[in-house]
Amino acid sequence: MAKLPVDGDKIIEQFGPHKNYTPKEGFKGNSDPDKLVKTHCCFCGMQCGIQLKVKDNKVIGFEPWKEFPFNEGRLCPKGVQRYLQDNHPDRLLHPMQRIENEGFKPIDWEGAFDKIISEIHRIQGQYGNNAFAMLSGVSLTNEKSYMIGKFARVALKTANLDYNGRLCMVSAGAGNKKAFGMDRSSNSWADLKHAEVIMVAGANVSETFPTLTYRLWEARDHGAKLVVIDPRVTPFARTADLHLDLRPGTDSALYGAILKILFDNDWVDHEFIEKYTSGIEETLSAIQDHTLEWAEEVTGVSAEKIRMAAEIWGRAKTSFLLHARGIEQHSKGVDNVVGCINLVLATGRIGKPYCGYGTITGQGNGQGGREHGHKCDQLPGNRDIENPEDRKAVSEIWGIDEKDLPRKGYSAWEIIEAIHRGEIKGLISICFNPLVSLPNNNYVRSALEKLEFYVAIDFFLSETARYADLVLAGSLQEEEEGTVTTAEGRVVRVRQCVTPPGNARTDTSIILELARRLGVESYFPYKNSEEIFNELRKASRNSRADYYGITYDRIEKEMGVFWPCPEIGHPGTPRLWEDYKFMTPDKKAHFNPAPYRLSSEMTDEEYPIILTTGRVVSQYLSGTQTRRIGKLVDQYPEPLLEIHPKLAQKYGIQEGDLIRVVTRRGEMVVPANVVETIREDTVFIPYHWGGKHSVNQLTISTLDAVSKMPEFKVCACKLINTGKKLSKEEESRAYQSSIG
Ligand SMILES: Nc1nc2c(c(=O)[nH]1)N[C@H]1C(S)=C(S)[C@@H](COP(=O)(O)OP(=O)(O)OC[C@H]3O[C@@H](n4cnc5c(=O)[nH]c(N)nc54)[C@H](O)[C@@H]3O)O[C@H]1N2
Ligand SMILES: Nc1nc2c(c(=O)[nH]1)N[C@H]1C(S)=C(S)[C@@H](COP(=O)(O)OP(=O)(O)OC[C@H]3O[C@@H](n4cnc5c(=O)[nH]c(N)nc54)[C@H](O)[C@@H]3O)O[C@H]1N2
Ligand code: SF4
Ligand SMILES: [Mo]
Repeated sequence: MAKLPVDGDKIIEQFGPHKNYTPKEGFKGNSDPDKLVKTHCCFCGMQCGIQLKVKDNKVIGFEPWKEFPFNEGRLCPKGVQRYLQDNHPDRLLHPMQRIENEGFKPIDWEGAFDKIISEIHRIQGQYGNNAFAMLSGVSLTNEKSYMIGKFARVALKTANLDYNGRLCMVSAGAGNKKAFGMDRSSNSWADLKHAEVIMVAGANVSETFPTLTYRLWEARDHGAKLVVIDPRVTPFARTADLHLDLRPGTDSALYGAILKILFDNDWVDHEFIEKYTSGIEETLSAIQDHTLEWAEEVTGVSAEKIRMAAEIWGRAKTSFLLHARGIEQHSKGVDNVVGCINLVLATGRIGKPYCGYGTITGQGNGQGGREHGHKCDQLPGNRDIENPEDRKAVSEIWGIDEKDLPRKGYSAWEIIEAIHRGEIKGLISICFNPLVSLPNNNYVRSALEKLEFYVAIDFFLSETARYADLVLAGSLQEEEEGTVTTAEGRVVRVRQCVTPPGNARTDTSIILELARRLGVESYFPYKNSEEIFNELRKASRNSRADYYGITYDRIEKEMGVFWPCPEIGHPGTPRLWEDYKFMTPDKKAHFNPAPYRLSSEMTDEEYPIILTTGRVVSQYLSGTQTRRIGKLVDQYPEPLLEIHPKLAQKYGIQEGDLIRVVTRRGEMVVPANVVETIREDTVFIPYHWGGKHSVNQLTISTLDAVSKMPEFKVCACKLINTGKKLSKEEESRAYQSSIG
């Protein structure tokens, strides 16, 4: 029988109305704190340093942490509000059990653990070990990521573990590995300062990595030229020297054409290519037809602008290329990434001061979390779960027989498909809200309804958790010790400032207790996070992500250490590849052919407009955290449809009109925001909301064949003007429902 979600009204009855929380007097963060704790923001991959103010075991405010080298005290709108989660009235204070047709009721931990263990045994006994899957997330620390990887393989004994970075970092990771054999941005941000050119592709930096914008503008103040590649005139693009407003899904055509121009004009470093790279011939022959005129036609960017971009890039002596999800979340995301890297390699501008390349890591621990083994195909130290040597090395550390180590399992989207097929019957999720964040979420919803047993670990009741049988009250970042790795590759310490409120528990203690009850306690003997980290160090030794020389002490003293750091005495590696010895088998950097291919769904007569999706500055990911904070909600309470005035005129659309946006997967009604900062053939909707406000009702689930990342950035839609506007009452309801 299909399981129904616990609906918002039932939750409100039981726990009182949700609040878009704005603290009242007495809680303004200006009372005398008991202590100030130096830690990091829980949100994006910048991992800005922050000091949290603590009084009576509560986080009551924050102060800048001036000395932390990357952000030097600067914070963005989310960073200055994040402390409000700790005492939020919506915090889960007990484990919750679903009572069908009634809603969630608190249950004691003993009862919750008993139920989980008996369901794991029942499902695995009946259908096999792989019928119980796990989904994890990279807002979690390195220690938790590592421990969850081990928990799934050693305690649950399942192959089917994957993580939310599958939606975020995997295309970049796969591209980096193909080109360099290692997956890390090449330099610390300090090297941006004197780069002559910085090219930023598919990254809305001023909204998504606001504190990095300062670093980019600092470079501009030193004379750097900024080139931005984005279908929208983002706030950052407005300050660029050149903006290429390409049609979504056409990046590889652009990079191919630029590469060709670089060679045609001899703006390349022959010596570097000859000595330190391979694959240039195949790469060039794959793009022989990528002429300027052809690229203008495909990308919609004028030939003149493409030539200018090539010339600015080609003639510079130092340069940086940065990209984010705008080029990665495509069925050809890996091609786009290697297409960018080809431009860097052609000019040999890597491994030198002020020369570098990087993917801008998204989630808080998007870097460390993609290295330490909670991906379906990976073991700690970015090792390959199908590689015999990697399997042996990790089995030895874990004290298990290599034969008992599961093999490669399903990726996040494939897990949803396997639930539909009836192959996976049970699920445990931590730090992931797939009902909002996966594409085509009507399909995801029907998968959740099919699960025989589902347990979610979260500190708020997310949209997905409403489909759970049990919800375990877990911990916020500031409730446990640990480390995270920033977008630069710098391993830093996050600190426990307070203990979890009420009856909530730390994520680590929940996983360890489950391991104990599954009879594998001896494999999980950790007394604290540092012991987990020390095991991670060993498991990563001599790997593609070597943390062996990094200790808690060193991180503290040195304000973070850059991996690779193979020995205790090693200084860490802020700038990679200075010796031009890459991590590939032939030690060379690899050019990879990346000719243009069509996106999986192109526009046609019925669906004539391109839909692309992404973020706004005040909301974070699936919104579970930021849709509960009053000031952030005020800034952007509900999704809007960004549409160009010319396209709007074609449909008679005016600002605020309610537009029905329809794709082959679903539809939603969303108010129009008529702006000149977007292409005329494209509309944009941010994705931070659930239910009828979720743009992932519309998106397509085609995956990149290599990375298994979904194509969030392009699909085809049509627009229907309903001719209505939101009434005042509806506007206020929309605002209320932003958290419901
Ligand atoms: N405020 C805020 N900040 C965040 C987050 C958040 O949710 N909110 N999330 C964090 C995380 S996990 C991530 S992954 C990052 C994401 O950071 P970004 O990648 O910067 O964010 P997005 O909005 O997803 O997409 C970036 C840009 O890609 C453009 N784009 C769309 N299609 C294409 C295309 O085909 N080609 C090119 N070149 N560009 C295209 C969009 O117009 C958009 O401006 O942000 C991190 N920071
Ligand atoms: N259409 C569209 N969809 C997208 C994207 C897009 O650009 N467009 N971007 C994709 C990207 S890049 C990403 S990263 C994903 C993100 O997608 P998700 O990972 O699903 O988003 P989050 O909001 O981070 O969900 C994490 C959940 O974990 C909880 N949580 C956070 N920290 C912790 C913790 O420390 N412990 C525990 N126990 N729980 C925690 C939060 O409360 C939240 O409910 O979305 C993807 N979806
Ligand atoms: S830029 Fe990222 S890490 Fe820094 S304060 Fe903002 S959300 Fe937090
Ligand atoms: Mo992300």
